[in-house]
Amino acid sequence: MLNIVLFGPPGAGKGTQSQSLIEKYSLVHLSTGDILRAEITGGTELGKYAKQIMDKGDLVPDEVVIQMISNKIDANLAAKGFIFDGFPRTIPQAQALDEMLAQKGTQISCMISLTVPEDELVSRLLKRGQTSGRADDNETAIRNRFNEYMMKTLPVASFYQNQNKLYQIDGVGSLDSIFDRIEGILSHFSA
Ligand code: B4P
Repeated sequence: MLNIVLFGPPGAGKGTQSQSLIEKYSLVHLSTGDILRAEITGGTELGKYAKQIMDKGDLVPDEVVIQMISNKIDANLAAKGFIFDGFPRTIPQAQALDEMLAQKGTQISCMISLTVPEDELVSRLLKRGQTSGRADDNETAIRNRFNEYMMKTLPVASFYQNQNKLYQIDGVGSLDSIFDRIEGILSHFSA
């Protein structure tokens, strides 16, 4: 199986590059942000609970997102592999993911981390906020999302570096040029 973690700060291009990866590699795309937003749109109890957390730019509790991902992995047992987009975002999430995959006899192949300067990230997210309707694409929430990223999420890169699975790429440039960089890394892995 080819199991990729797409990593980076808010606005780095994880969701954007995932779309190209799905088309080319036929992997199952698991975005915790998308799953949570679908719960909000559906008006579920989970969605109502998650919305108040997400709107502020805080992270949703580990046990909630871990259970969500576990359900999705179980529902896709025949998959050639997974693109994990926005997950794991904390060390406990990373540990839980390793355990879940080990139980299925597989593991993370690589983490691809998109590096983008903060001023570029802010400008991308504010621009998206003009049309996305996302309550977390405003300056106060964006600042909080960066704080959460620095405190809780960045250590996840070291977690995978310790397993020799971390690949960093420049996340600035055209969508195609960034995709080429990702493909350069994935050419060393097979599904
Ligand atoms: P996510 O949905 O994961 O949101 P994100 O980190 O902001 O990434 P996003 O997908 O939006 O950005 P992208 O880079 O694609 O999370 C939202 C919230 O959900 C979190 O704050 C948290 O509350 C909760 N959550 C999600 N997962 C969680 C977890 N595991 N644990 C706990 N809580 C969790 O795109 C950004 C913009 O940049 C787009 O407009 C795009 O068009 C543009 N862009 C992309 N690439 C570009 C490029 N090369 N050049 C110019 N613009 C580009």
